[in-house]
Amino acid sequence: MTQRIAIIGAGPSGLAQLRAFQSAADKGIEIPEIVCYEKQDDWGGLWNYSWRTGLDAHGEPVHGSMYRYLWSNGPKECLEFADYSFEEHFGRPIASYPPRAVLFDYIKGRVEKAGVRKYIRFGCPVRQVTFDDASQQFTVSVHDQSLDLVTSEEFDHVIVASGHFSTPNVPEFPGFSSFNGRILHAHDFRDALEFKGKDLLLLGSSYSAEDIGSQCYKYGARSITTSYRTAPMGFKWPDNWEEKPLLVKVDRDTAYFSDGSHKRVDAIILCTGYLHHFPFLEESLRLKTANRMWPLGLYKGVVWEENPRLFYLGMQDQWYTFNMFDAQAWWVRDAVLGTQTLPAKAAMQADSQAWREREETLDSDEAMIVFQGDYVKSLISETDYPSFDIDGVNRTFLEWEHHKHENIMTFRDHGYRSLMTGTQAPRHHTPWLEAMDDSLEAYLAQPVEAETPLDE
Ligand code: FAD
Ligand code: NA7
Repeated sequence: MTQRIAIIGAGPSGLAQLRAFQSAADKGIEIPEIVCYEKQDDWGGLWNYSWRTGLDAHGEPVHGSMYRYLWSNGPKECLEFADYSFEEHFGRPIASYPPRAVLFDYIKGRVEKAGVRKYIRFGCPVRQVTFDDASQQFTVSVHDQSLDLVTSEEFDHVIVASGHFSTPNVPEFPGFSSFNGRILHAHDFRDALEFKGKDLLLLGSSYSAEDIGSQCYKYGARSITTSYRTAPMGFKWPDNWEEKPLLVKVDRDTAYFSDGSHKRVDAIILCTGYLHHFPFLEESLRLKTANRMWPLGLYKGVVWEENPRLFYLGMQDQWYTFNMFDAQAWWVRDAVLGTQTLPAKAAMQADSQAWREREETLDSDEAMIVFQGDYVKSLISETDYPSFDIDGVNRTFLEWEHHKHENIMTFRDHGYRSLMTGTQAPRHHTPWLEAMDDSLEAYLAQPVEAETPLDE
């Protein structure tokens, strides 16, 4: 009997899974019956921008955490699909840090070419997943919002690709309830222009604090203060940006920090990260982890060791993104097809533990990048995903780090060489700090004569 598999989510990870199966089918391999449930009305996951915050039109938590004017925070050369280059998609080389709409277009291009939209049921949040030991089947309950109907179906395998940057981690500090301005989490940040002329406090010292602060600086905030719990970001910030240690309390419009200093602020943005949140999974299936490089419980980073019929994609903290999701999806496909054999639980756990022990020794960005590169290599070596120069990607990540430390406001003006095609990215027509229009049309409206390499 044909196996049935459910994929939860049609973001980059879920789409990688669909593409992986389609690529096997193209080679004449019989693939299972696939149903991909997506709660939004379109594919692309976080890259499918929503202006909404809070609840969506159906009362579901809004998945989107992306904001207007978001440009890739790393070089596109580090996330490029090995089976579908940027050059193939756009018909010419493009610059290295595309805005969201351009990356969304690229993600869509591959899956449109693969013809996998037919597998996806849109507007269908998964409500519950349970597993029956006797039948070895999952029951997946889904709310079809167009029919307003909850129905259940049975599957041999479930692949969780629902992302982990959507449910905000929202700490509280003394005085928040009587603060005079707006307090929001990065998840609800949409438009930097809202904060033009304002004094802003951002809590956190990771990507969201760095990038939302940079957006607000670019679009005219009066001042930016970032507050860290563990360590400052340490970039050379513009004059109106300062880093403070942890917030202690706020009193009406003033924030007080642990070094005794204070600052009057108009708004507070909590860039305090996200929770791995799977309210639809029964307890025995639920991954519990902080945002880290090697969550435990997942053999090869994807197989749920407690029940190897269940898989997770994209649950690691991410340096590598799209091509890592591909590597995972190709490996999971082969595990489902039975060409990848799984060892006994104890052996799976021992393997994961070895990765975790190495993860715990990582003491620099470089070490983390190499670690994740090694993980991607190990997966790819066991599948037919096109191999690519992962050491080269690691080197590009390091160049990117270097450019950020050189100047955090101009790193996006650099270009890198594609590890897939060998082509050097052209210089973008406008420096990032002056490029206010983040549309695909504005980004691609590039006079041919301006396409001179920047970094050669
Ligand atoms: P997601 O993109 O989150 O997709 C998950 C999908 O699952 C969504 O479509 C969602 O609607 C669906 N879903 C969730 N729950 C259910 C349910 N119960 N039922 C049905 N469907 C469900 N990465 C980069 O490479 N470069 C960047 O510049 C970059 N910038 C980022 C900026 C922000 C603000 C954030 C939050 C992340 C950024 N990322 C970036 C990382 C991002 O995690 C990945 O690029 C990518 O989107 C992860 O893909 P995913 O499919 O795993 O998850
Ligand atoms: P991250 O990378 O998980 O970082 C979360 C940050 O929030 C990190 O600096 C934490 O500090 C900080 N944090 C968490 N809890 C607190 C409390 N209670 N008080 C102060 N600071 C806190 O999330 P991001 O949103 O920045 O990035 C997620 C993705 O979005 C990323 O992949 C990007 O591509 C976009 P810590 O260092 O742990 O002390």
